[in-house]
Amino acid sequence: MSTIRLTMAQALVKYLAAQRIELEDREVPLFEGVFAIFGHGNVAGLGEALYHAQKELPTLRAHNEQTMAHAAIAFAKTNGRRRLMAATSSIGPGATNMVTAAALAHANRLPILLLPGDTFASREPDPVLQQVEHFGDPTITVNDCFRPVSRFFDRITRPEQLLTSLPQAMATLLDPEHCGPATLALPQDVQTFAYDYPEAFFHPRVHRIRRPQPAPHELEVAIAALARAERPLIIAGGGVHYAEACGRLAEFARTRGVPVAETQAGKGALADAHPCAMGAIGVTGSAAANRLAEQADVILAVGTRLQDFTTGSRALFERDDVTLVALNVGRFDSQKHHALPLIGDALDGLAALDAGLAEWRASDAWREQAGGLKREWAEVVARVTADEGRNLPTDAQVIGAVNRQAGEDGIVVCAAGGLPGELHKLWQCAGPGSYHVEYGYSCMGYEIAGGLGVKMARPEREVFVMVGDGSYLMHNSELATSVMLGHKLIVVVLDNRGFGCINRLQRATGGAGFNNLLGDCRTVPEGAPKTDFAAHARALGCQAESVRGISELEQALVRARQANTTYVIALDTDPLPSTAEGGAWWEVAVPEVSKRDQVREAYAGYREAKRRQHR
Ligand SMILES: Cc1ncc(C[n+]2csc(CCOP(=O)(O)OP(=O)(O)O)c2C)c(N)n1
Ligand SMILES: [Mg+2]
Repeated sequence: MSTIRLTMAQALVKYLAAQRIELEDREVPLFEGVFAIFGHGNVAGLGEALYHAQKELPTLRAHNEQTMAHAAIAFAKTNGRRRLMAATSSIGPGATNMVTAAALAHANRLPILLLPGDTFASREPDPVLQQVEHFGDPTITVNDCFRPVSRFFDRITRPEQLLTSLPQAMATLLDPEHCGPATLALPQDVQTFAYDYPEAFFHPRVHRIRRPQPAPHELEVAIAALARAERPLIIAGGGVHYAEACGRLAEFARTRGVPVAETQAGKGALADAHPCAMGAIGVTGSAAANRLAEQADVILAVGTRLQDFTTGSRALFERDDVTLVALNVGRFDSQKHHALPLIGDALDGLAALDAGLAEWRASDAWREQAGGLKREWAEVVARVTADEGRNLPTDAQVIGAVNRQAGEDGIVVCAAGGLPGELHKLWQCAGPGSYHVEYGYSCMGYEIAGGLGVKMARPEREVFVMVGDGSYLMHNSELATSVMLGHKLIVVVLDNRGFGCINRLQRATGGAGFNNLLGDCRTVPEGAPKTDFAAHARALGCQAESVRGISELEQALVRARQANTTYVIALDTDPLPSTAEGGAWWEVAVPEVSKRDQVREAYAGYREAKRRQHR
């Protein structure tokens, strides 16, 4: 057996560079590159190895470990989980900065290879700088924090462990069911140890994403359930996109007259112009989709985790007389809510259902009702997103302006605050791949970094990041990375002076406005300062301007499109309104006793609402 003598870090890099993936039409490297922030925990070992591999596996410097990992995750999501990135940090704070990103990837079932440095396996110099010593267990380091938020975790304490661990990490990253973060903690001394690795370990390896086929008996049961349906509804989740099943779903819905509602991750599966597209479902859903959900007799949930925002905290559609069929690549998701499981790939699963359903169609009455509801909802969207000439526009009106400017080729990116809900309800999608909202973890500060990852994956398209003042202030430093790398973003900052959506939630649960809007916070007597977001963005190298109202915003968006570097537009918005139309109940626990009348009233409403909840 011929071998090659490499350090563990060199072997890791060589292996990653040799991984390839077969896409529809071509074969490409699996890894786009490695985001890296070095420290003593990875600069000498992994840093040296990456230096020599810059052509095959480019290293990208970012500004914050959490947000560089967000960018890597967004890159993978935009590529339908078929192309990936790794992220490496030093030990200690650099590593724990990535824990939130790991959780985000875990919740959203998105792949990222995390390579945090770790303290010395030898323990000879302990305690080293940034080591958190565990008194009772010297095997524990802060990297153990990755365990509950990784789908695969290993600590490489001997160089030869890579031989067994790396293939497992790859298999996890590319598994349609178990897809999520894989973490390899890399003790800094072990990164530098040499070993005679078999050459064959580094031969190019071409991966393909597996498409598990539905079991015949589950298929039979699902077909029988659908064939009985008169009022069917499809809920499309992120799995539809990852299985590249959007086209097949559109065809299935059209030929059988089945209305389709979309989750946050599923949004865009159907273009809004598709006659069966009912828009968003659930807490932030359209009135059309939610009315149909209330009346459907059979619901086919495809590629969705059925989280509370989709099910209206289990009060929207789970009546006793509804049959839920869950077509899902994962056993875990297919068992939820007492569904009839149909475990398998969404693309092939839909084809198999189609083949078994003969002439079955939804009833005429149901299709007409869906068409009417769709038209009514389109009127609502047009009304609430229209410019009213307000100095302080609503989020919905800003969405209207950005949506008009984004046109067919724009991609909108968002994650937290009031915007995701409004976008889910109101954003009109030209088709798959135009809507990127991270709502599995809804992590403030994902927006700008996520936009960077989206742009890296789709450099030919215009990426519109919509971000609240709160999220912007939490994480904005990857703006500088976007300028540095030449990945242009258009960022619209909606400054409503605080955490608008949590203030609204606080009031809706009977609370007094407190500690959310800046005006309700403990501040110096003169009040909290007004942040000049445009000046801040300019300081990071972006082009930027502040505008007032929607028509100024639209003009600024035209200038932003023409710019060739990241362009930030800040505008003041009204923190109070959100779109009342559509939507569904969401369970947020209200205090059982309180000195406030409003809380007691909210509690009574809460108890009442909970009675509709299916247990
Ligand atoms: C990291 C993180 N911390 C806290 C929250 C809870 N949270 C959700 S939205 C929000 C406020 C967001 O403020 P902003 O970005 O200004 O958007 P707005 O609510 O004003 O639309 C908070 C604190 C979160 N989602 N993520
Ligand atoms: Mg805000």
